[in-house]
Amino acid sequence: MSTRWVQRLREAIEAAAGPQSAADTDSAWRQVADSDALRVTLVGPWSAGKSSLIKRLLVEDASPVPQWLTVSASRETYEIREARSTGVTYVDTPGLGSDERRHDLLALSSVAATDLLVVTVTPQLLGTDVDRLAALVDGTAITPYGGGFFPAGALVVVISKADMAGVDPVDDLDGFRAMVERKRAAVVTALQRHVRGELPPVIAVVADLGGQHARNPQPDAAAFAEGREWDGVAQLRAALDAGQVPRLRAAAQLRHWARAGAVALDQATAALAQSQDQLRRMQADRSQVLVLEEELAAIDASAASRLRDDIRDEMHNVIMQSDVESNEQLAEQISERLNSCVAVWHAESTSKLVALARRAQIELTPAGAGSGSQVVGTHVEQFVKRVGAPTAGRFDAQLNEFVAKGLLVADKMQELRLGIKSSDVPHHLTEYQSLVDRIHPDVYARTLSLLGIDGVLTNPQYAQDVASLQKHEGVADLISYLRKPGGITSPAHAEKLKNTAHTLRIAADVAPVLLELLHMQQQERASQHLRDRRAQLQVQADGAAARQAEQILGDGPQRTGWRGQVAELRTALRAGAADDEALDRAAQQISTLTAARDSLDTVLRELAAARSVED
Ligand SMILES: Nc1nc2c(ncn2[C@@H]2O[C@H](COP(=O)(O)OP(=O)(O)OP(=O)(O)O)[C@@H](O)[C@H]2O)c(=O)[nH]1
Ligand SMILES: [Mg+2]
Repeated sequence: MSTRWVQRLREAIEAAAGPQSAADTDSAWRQVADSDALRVTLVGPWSAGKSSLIKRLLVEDASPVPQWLTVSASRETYEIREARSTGVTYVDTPGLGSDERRHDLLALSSVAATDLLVVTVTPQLLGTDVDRLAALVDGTAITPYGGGFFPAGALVVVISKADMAGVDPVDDLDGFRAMVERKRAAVVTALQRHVRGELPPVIAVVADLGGQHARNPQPDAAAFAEGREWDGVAQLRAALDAGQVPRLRAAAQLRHWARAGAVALDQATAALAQSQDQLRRMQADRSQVLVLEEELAAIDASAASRLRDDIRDEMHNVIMQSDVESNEQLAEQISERLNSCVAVWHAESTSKLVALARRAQIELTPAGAGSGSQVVGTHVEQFVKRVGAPTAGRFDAQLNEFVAKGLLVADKMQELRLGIKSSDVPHHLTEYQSLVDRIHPDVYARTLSLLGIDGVLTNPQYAQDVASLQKHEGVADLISYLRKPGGITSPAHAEKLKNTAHTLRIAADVAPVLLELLHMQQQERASQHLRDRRAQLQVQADGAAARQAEQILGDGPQRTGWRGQVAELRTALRAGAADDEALDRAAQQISTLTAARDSLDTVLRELAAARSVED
């Protein structure tokens, strides 16, 4: 039965604390198991008389007392030492309850791998003594869940230095016995309060009455003859002799492995907590990196679009404000404005990158903004070259020329139609009208009808009629006027001129307005041309701006460009945190460790619940 438990414990320890832990437990056990002698270990508070008791037992066994086994009123034993006797190995341990916890642990480590444990308590029966004793009896000193690790005969309680309990056995033996009995009963009662079931034997012992042989390294057995009747040593001797080594050894082996199991459980629990802590840190780091990566992507995207917008806006501004007919001026102004706008963009965007890097505790060396000629790159240069030669001036000149020619032609046409320069018409009409006014109205009607005949003044057929009319006043003057070249030639001609003069008067009034309109139209056409050209330039600028922004954002020869820096920072961010695979691995390790820890825990719990652990 106990071998099966040992096997389960070994496997559980191996899984939870590693094969080395199981191997160490095994080899520690071998050292105990190799000896056939009954291993008797004494534990108890310091100066309880443990060493004195071993010394007494050795003397009783007629075995030599080893040199190291010394006794003193102050703290004396600091390490675990073995003293061999016939068929028995006594194990002395440092006193418990010392200031040095290391000594306590050392002493307790020896309680597991022993066939028989003698626990000494002082006659004062201190609370800590009882607690420690109870923990050994119920097994909670071995594992957190306890268990019956000390079968009958494996544990003996000794009330040491019983002669110090209050009654001197030499003076009052009965009183001493009664006192000892009360002490024993008190121990039993105290233990019963803590543990159920069978209790270990409680023996009151006086190993060295009054400590008189403390300084004698090798006392004679006869020296203790006086107290043999009542000093409890024979009783203790009998309790030790009752133990059968194989049975006690099997229990010791199980106790040893159970104790190792408890230590491994503590280690696994601590390791698990540490791993979980580490995983939490890894996850926190990881999510922090994800957040920073997202921020980086946002900074990158907004920097890129801002650069494109800034370049485009600057180009648009220059196109709207400068003389777009001069390529040199356009190029110069665009280059100047872009240099400063890209420099501002670079400084602001880079400072965001640096701030992000600082938050991630990454050292980022920001790249320089580059010189002006580098900033305004090939795309803007190409844009300026492509916008071509100006055309508006030529167009305006052509239009002016056309208008001037048109006006001249119109004037000539008028002259041809009327036979008189339009500017002379009013003068001729005035002259004609004054001649007509001098003719008598009766004569005028006949004169008008005669003069209305086509070619009347030159045709000899009408010479008579003309001569007779010329007798009347004013008619001869009118006829001689009509015969003069370059003037009005007939009443019909005069009538026509009158109509024309009316039109000309209107034209004279309207002309300035028309000219103004013409001028305005001319200007409108020119500014329309400018608008068209600017609009066309802006469309071209949009493409150039986008390409230019791309060029500036691009990696550059040493990955020093914006994109290079972003990539460098992203790599550094990722390098600082575990990736998904590492997180999975860590989580997997935790679940394996949890399973191992839990199954070790289960073995220890089942061990505590088992009715019997003996074969
Ligand atoms: N009166 C009396 N004194 C004893 C008895 N046994 C031991 N002493 C004295 O008690 C003191 C402590 O004895 P040790 O044997 O050194 O005690 P210990 O438990 O080994 O002490 P540490 O090794 O320091 O833990 C010494 O002065 C002993 O002489 C006893 O039976 N009766
Ligand atoms: Mg000692």
